[in-house]
Amino acid sequence: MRIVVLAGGIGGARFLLGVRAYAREVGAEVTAVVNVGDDLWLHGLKICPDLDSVMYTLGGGADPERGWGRVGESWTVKEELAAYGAQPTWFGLGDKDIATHLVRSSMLNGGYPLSAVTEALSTRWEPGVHLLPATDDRLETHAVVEDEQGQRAIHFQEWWVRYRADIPTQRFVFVGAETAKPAPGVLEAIGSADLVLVAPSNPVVSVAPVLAVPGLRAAVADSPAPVVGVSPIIGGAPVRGMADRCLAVLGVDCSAAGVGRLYGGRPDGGLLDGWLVAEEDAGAVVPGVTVRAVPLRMTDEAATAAMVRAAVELT
Ligand code: GDP
Ligand code: FO1
Ligand code: CA
Repeated sequence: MRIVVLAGGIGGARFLLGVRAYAREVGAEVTAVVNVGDDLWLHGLKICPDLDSVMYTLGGGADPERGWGRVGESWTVKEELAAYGAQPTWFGLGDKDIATHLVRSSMLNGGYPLSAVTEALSTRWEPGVHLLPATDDRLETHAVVEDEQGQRAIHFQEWWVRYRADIPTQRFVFVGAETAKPAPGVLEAIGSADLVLVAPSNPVVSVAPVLAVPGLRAAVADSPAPVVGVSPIIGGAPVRGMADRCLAVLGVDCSAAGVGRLYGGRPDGGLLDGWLVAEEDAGAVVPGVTVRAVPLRMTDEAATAAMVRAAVELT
């Protein structure tokens, strides 16, 4: 059995822990297609927050409380950069994390594509799933915002980390998406999958930028495999993060049904055959989609593997 998972950062990473546990039980192979829209160059370093969240989480090196970066982190370089007045000061890189960015940036500057770099970094972390960036090309999520400085587009990290999403926002743009190509292996993995899962990741700034890579949405929509999504919204609120504010920008109801309808049912040209919602959201209706209510809190690997089993059973 081959399983493909569309994933963002922490929600995607925790879900993949359960997918990997399920896959080990049944002898399945897992490919994660991960968002790169959060990525940025800073201080000469390429940072890939979602790929790193997945890699560190599956490799046992993630900080569980912070939800990003390395456990047991120190911040000497950050303090030294601040002493130089190096900008931006609102985005902090940990010392251990910087080693990842140094290796990645050297390889990228040496001409290796991000997919090859991710494979190289994964030899250390042994995530147990094939980690693929959605694209090797530049694709950055920007927010179009308006305040006293006027209307402008800012990088997703500035929108989230600097402004904490607390700034009037018109829309999100995936800069570079039009000319991006799926990374090697992405279309092949989707085309040969027995099951495609949409992780309970942020639909607006994690899953949408993955689907914005030309050919990727069509590959999922046309896949012979069933496509099952998992709601990141439980009882009308995200479990953590900024999905409520992102959905508001799109004018989409912050609910399990709202996100399910945003993805849409395959009979109506959307993505989903099945949609898992939390027990609190039983009764949610998504036209053209089989909806099932199960426990959706990823408290541990076993609970998350049970979610994956429910997704398989839905198909
Ligand atoms: P990010 O890139 O680090 O923001 O992470 P993702 O986009 O992959 O995931 C963020 C989403 O994960 C948020 O919208 C959360 O609501 C969702 N999430 C986090 N923990 C859980 C959980 O235990 N269950 C469910 N269903 N969703 C969760
Ligand atoms: N989030 C913060 O709130 N503040 C930070 O200084 C910060 C630094 C950072 C460095 C590397 C990395 O991989 C992630 C980092 N994050 C930080 C998390 C990141 O902004 C977002 O949570 C994700 O991009 C959302 O997917
Ligand atoms: Ca993300």
